[in-house]
Amino acid sequence: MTKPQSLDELYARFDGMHMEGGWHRRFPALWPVPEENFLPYVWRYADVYPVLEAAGDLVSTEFAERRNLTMRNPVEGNRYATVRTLVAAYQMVKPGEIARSHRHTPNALRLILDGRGTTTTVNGKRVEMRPGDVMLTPNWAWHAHENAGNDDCYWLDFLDVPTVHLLEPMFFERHPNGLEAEVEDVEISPVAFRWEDTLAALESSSDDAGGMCAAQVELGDPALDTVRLYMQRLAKGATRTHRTTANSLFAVVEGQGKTCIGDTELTWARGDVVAVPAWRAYRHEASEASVLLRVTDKPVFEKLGWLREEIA
Ligand code: GTQ
Ligand code: FE2
Repeated sequence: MTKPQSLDELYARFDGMHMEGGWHRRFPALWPVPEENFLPYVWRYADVYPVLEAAGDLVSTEFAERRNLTMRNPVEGNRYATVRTLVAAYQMVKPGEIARSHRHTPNALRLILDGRGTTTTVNGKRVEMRPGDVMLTPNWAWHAHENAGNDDCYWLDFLDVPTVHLLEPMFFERHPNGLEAEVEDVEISPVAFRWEDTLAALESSSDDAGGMCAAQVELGDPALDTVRLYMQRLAKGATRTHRTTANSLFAVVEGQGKTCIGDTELTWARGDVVAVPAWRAYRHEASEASVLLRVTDKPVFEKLGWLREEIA
C-alpha cells in the first residue's frame, strides 16, 4: 500500500479501512451535556381503554400470549422504547383467560389499574392482584397471569427491555408445561406491594424528595436491579423543578394535573403514563391531591457512576 499524499487521500484511506480520524468525524462522539433524544409524552388511559377492550374481543390470550399494548416514544427512528431504557404497556386479561408462564432476562413490574380476581404466579407463588398493587417479576422468574374472577383486569407493565436490547443479554423461554406444576397461593410476597400498605406508609412519610412531592415511599430498595419505584403523593399545586440523568415514567394512580417538561405541558388523570426522558427539567402541577408511581432506571446510573441530579 502506498502512503497517502494528501488529506483527501488520507480520508479516503480511512474509509477503506473502516476507520475515522477523531478530528474528522461525521458525527461527534463527545458533547458537553446530554442531548435531548426521547420526547416528553403522555399516554392516556381514557384513550387506551376502549382500544384494549376491542383487542379483548378480537385477540385471545391463547393467540397473543400477552394482550399488551406498548407505548412507543414518538421520537423519530424509535421502534419500541417508551424512554431510552424502559418500556411501558397496558395489559388486559379477561375472565377465564390465562397468560401462560414464561421467563425472560428483562425485569418487569406491574401496577394494577382496574379489576379484581386476577392472580400472577411468580416462581410458583400465586398472588392476587388488586387495584393500586405493584407486583415485581425479576429477571428470569417464571410468571403467568390468570383471571379467575368476573372483571376484565387492566394493568400497566413496565420493563427494562430496551436496556436488554442495548446491552444484548436477551433470553426468553416459554414454560414447557404452559403453567408451573407446583403452585402455592400466598397473600404476602416479597414481589407484592399492597396499595393499603403503600397508602399507610405515605401517611407517615416525611420524605418530600427535595420538594418534588408532598411525600414519597420507595417500594423496594431498589425494586429491581435496574429500576427504582417511588410512590409519590402530590398536594394540589406545583412541585419544584427537577432534572436528572435518569429516565422516568410516571403512572397516575389517583388524581389529575399536568407535568411541565421544558415547554411541553402534558395533562394527566388516573391510569395515564407520562414519559420524562433523561436530563429534561420537569415539574408536576396537581389540580387536586394525587398519587403518582415513579418508575426510574436510576439504579443503572447509580451503579455506573453517572447519576447527576439537580433541583431548582
Ligand atoms: O406480562 O409477562 O407488557 O413478558 C411485555 C412482556 C408484559 C408479561 C409485557 C411481558 C409481559
Ligand atoms: Fe413476561
